[in-house]
Amino acid sequence: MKLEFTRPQVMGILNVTPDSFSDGGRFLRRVSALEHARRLIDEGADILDIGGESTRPGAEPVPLEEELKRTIPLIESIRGFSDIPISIDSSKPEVMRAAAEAGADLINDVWALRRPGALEAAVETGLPVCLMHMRGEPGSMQQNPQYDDVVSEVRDFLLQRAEVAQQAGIPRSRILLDPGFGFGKNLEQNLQLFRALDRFKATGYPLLVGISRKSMIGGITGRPVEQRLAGSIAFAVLAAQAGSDVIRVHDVAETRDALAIVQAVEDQPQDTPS
Ligand code: 8Y4
Repeated sequence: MKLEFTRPQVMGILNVTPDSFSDGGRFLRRVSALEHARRLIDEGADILDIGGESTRPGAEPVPLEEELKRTIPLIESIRGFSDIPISIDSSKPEVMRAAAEAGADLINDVWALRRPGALEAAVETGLPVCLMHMRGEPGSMQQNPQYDDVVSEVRDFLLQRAEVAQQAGIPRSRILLDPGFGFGKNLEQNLQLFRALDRFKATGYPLLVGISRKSMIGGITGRPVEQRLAGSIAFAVLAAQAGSDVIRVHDVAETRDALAIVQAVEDQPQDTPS
């Protein structure tokens, strides 16, 4: 996929829930994930982000075989009825390769290709990559994160990873950057990063932003995760106004409407030069 966007793209988050005793096992999970995919597409998603491993603090690591079973058949199924761009949310080289083979269009790696073999695998696929900043690892990253200057540190990290990716053979035109909201940052640090989105824009790389339903919204509104739609929309609007290129969200229809308003206000007709 080309990464030159004229308006912010809505990336819909596709949940692939783990098997459990109560959900009827793999078949029902496959059906519900496919229904969810259809719904996100109907609602106007520009990209689907498919991940088989939870990155929430305290979540159990998912073995490779399980992550493959959760994601690859789903990508193949979606490819059977839609050519919507698909992003694979994974840090594992084997999953990146299999997803690319199955028709994925983008690698979304919260580890920014730092896991063993990931850089090489990403290069081999020829796909664009989103490089995200994370301090620490998912299990412990929220335990009192400290920075001298969170904006400079996150920005320097991302520029360094982008250099490493290019040295390895990923063209500059296939790299997106993401400050990684909530990944090893407290509320004040997340807000400092958000206020500095223009500095990330100024790197020249396309910018991906993911805040939907995250705890930074809870930290401001006091709302639990199922009541964070309004907060998520407010952040999506502000992210669009700050020039974000891809906005990763759960609530695609509502976000599309909000961004259509932003677009209409920004579409001031220009004077024709005389
Ligand atoms: C409620 C719902 C509470 C979701 C927390 C969460 C990002 C990402 C995630 C992101 C990119 C999440 C995979 C965390 N966040 N990828 N992935 N950027 N590129 N938590 O911000 O959604 S998962």
